[in-house]
Amino acid sequence: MSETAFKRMRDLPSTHLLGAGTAMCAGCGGLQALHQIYDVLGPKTVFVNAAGCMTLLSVYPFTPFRGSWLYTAMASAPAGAQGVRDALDVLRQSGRMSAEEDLDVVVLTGDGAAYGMGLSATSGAIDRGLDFLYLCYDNEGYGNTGQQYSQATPHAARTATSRGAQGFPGYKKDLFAIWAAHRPAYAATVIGAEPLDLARKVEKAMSLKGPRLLIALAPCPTGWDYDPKESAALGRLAVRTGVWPLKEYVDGTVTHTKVPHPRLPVEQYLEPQGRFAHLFAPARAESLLAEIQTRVDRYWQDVEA
Ligand SMILES: Cc1ncc(C[n+]2csc(CCOP(=O)(O)OP(=O)(O)O)c2C)c(N)n1
Ligand code: SF4
Ligand SMILES: [Mg+2]
Repeated sequence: MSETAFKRMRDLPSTHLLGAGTAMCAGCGGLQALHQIYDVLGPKTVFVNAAGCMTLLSVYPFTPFRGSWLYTAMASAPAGAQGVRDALDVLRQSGRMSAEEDLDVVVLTGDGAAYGMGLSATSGAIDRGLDFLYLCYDNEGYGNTGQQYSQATPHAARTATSRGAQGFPGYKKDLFAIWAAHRPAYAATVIGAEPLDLARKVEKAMSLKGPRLLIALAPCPTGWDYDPKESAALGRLAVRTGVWPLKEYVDGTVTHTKVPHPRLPVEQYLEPQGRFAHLFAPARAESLLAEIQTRVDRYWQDVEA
């Protein structure tokens, strides 16, 4: 991008991401959620990014954001966020930065870092009461390196490292519950396909201080193997089948912000995705399908009990 083009884009009045997506896959659900979140967050943000797909948004020295961007190793984004927050606090306390000029520190990370490699650094940052927003776009695998399994991969999904007849043998870790156990200022699940629910939660998170989590399920046409134009529809199905519960944690209480009623069969969410094709052909994997449905049913029975 030329300097002139960059200056023209920088001076646009909207907070919308600038030309983002050129290096990303069509239909990227993570990018959809990030667009919406950034529209609410606005430009007074510093992004601290753990290595992953979103790292491709930044082509040094440019990013599509109006605020700043710091790149870190996969496990280190919360430590980077601590350094940035501390630096901003020093500027504030020494009178070199006014309250109006202060910035929100936002970790931007994939699930591989959030559920796995970066969890220890995250736990420490929450314990220290770090004032930051932690945004995880969860595409349920290591997307940037070819969709190897992560600790967010759902049971039975095929990944680059889970190629057997039954797919991934493990179960998705509950990152929301892990955060809630730390008693943060705020934690919520969101999805780009439910933009009003998402926008309300970003506003809520911005109104609070301390560690705040947003996990966005990120439909990923490349890693999940479906037609990119179906991303929003698939996101809505994740919510309507009960596979992705929309909820928030505030003051020790978890509230579901959208209870799907009636709940659609999980098959409607699984079948359009190539990563679950082995559950439907050459023969239906009845016991695996029943197990997945039963787990979802149990979750909602506990919610409704
Ligand atoms: C310590 C370390 N191991 C491996 C890598 C290589 N690597 C870069 S991105 C990535 C995948 C990250 O997965 P996730 O956090 O889910 O983000 P996504 O790629 O799905 O956006 C990996 C393994 C790395 N950068 N650092
Ligand atoms: S691999 Fe998935 S998460 Fe990564 S850019 Fe492509 S669609 Fe988005
Ligand atoms: Mg990922």
